[in-house]
Amino acid sequence: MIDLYFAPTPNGWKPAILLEELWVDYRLKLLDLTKGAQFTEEFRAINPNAKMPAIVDHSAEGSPQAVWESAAILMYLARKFDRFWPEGGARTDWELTQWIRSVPSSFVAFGATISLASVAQLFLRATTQSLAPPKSFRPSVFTFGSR
Ligand SMILES: N[C@@H](CCC(=O)N[C@@H](CS)C(=O)NCC(=O)O)C(=O)O
Repeated sequence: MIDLYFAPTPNGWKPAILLEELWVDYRLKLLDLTKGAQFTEEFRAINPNAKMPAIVDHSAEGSPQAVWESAAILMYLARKFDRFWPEGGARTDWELTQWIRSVPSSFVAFGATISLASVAQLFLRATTQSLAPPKSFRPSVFTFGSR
């Protein structure tokens, strides 16, 4: 079982979308960042940086494995479940890592709130079709609570 420590922000949605796409069982542990839930001793034991998202994989070999940083979580899950991470050696690893790292952070840095559907779509395209950037990629605006 995987615990996902989550709050509804773009970084939080990234592993949530991947867990859904992987169709694996997970428990959602909602963190209320406005109340400082990220600063509790219990959560700091999982992520000493006191930021979500984070996961704890209770089925990891040996002992439970905590993973934090959204990109690291995506990579961990893709590798663990052997999906969305194509074989291809170092070149593929670098290209995919670049996309995972650069897309969300660049758009957040630009001050835009990126559509999580667009991130997921980009991730899926990059991993299932080609590692080249999709020609038509155009993030749409995501607003919390509205669809
Ligand atoms: N680079 C990190 C950023 C994590 C991050 O900044 N999380 C924010 C919410 S999006 C957070 O937990 N903020 C709480 C705080 O800073 O106290 C990642 O991609 O996971």
